[in-house]
Amino acid sequence: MLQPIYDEILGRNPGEAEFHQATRELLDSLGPVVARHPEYTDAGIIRRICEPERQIIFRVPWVDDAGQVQLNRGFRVEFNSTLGPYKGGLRFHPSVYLGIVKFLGFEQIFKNALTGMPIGGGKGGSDFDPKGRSDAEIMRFCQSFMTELYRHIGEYTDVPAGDIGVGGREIGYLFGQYKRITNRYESGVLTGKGISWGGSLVRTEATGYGTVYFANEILKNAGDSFDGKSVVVSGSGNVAIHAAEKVAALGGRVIACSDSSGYVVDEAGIDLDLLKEVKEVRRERISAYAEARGGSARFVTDGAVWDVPCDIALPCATQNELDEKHAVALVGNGCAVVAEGANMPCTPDAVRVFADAGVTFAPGKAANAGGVATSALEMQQNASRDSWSFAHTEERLEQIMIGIHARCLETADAYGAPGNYAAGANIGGFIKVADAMLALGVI
Ligand code: NDP
Ligand code: 2IT
Repeated sequence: MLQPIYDEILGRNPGEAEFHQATRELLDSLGPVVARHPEYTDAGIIRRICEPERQIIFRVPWVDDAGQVQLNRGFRVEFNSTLGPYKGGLRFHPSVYLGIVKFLGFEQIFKNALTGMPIGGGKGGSDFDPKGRSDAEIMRFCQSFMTELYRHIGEYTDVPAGDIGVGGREIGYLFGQYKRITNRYESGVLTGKGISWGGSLVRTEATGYGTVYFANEILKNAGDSFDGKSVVVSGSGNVAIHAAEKVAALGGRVIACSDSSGYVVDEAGIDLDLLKEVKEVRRERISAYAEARGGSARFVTDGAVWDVPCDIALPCATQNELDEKHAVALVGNGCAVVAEGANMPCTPDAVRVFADAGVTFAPGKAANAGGVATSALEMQQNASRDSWSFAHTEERLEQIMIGIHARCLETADAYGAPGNYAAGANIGGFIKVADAMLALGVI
């Protein structure tokens, strides 16, 4: 019954493979929902939810340190504002094109709904490659990007944040330029800000911590814990580093992590201070970690980080980084839980391998929702001109993740898919948005 809707998506959005993948993955869960709720079909909810409310594409010219004019393309897809202002990150990576931004914006709708916070879904970014660029070049790029983007965003309209290639440094330059152009100190227009200029404690850590809180709920549900577990994390950016930090705090041992150049295995457990120094301060490749660590660590370029035997896998790098053969390797090595810190890192074939093998799989739209949820807490603090303690904010984050976990399980149960977190997340997020769309009429 949903095939005609998927065919329509393929026809309307040619060449956008990641967007097709994300919509298909949602539609695959919605069969029991449309059977029980004909009113959604009558109101065209699914067709409307798959069509962005607005898509903005713009030119981003800037001058590099050698005085050469460089040209990039900027995007902001304002996907769905039913529950609140569009909310979602900005990604700066050479692979960015409309199909990636649309897949991310689409995921964001349902993820944001699951948090229970009043935020709609959106995403943006650019094909700009920050690697090897000086601070001055990053600043000029961010200023040019915001010189166009500013007219589309606002604390009640659209609130960007970070994603791959966009962290505290970039949010600073973006906020500075927004403030300058608008002559307004509108803190709530961006999240992920520095603590002294409107940011929230815990936002930096929130996505990684939240993913581990979610995985911890899965383990608790099975009468288990992180204590003594070996864990493999992919990536070594914001999400990966903070996921590793929380795993260690809960008694687990992170034995491998990666970047796009390869991976490191460190059986003694990744030294997080050293990893942060290498990746966040020196901005070097992951091999520099193994060189500095010596003895227990080795840098590997063959195969994938998923070849390292582990109890729990946390993919925290990028979309489609864990495919069928990686899933088979993980299953063969006894991995029991996979929780996605990244957005859509597991391919549909990999997810099927996990399901067949009885591996518990937590999809990104549930497991990595702690980042955007804490962004919503940052918006709350900005709106009330307040700032909360680390402990209070982290407690809110943990409760939100526990709540999302429970909602996934309850919804999966209610729709005949007990224990299926992907079905629970898709259906739970969808129904929340669909009911509100019904109330708001055909818009
Ligand atoms: P960062 O830029 O901080 O780190 C990204 C990491 O992933 C780096 O180690 C990077 O390696 C690796 N990576 C990126 N692209 C590729 C690629 N094509 N192949 C192999 N490795 C790659 O980003 P984040 O940690 O913020 O984001 C990671 C994931 O988490 C993304 O999927 C993002 O959408 C998702 N996410 C992020 C949230 C946040 O709050 N930041 C919230 C929710 C989800 P290299 O440096 O070599 O490129
Ligand atoms: O994918 C994501 O949820 C993010 N990159 C965070 C979005 C946000 O607005 O904090």
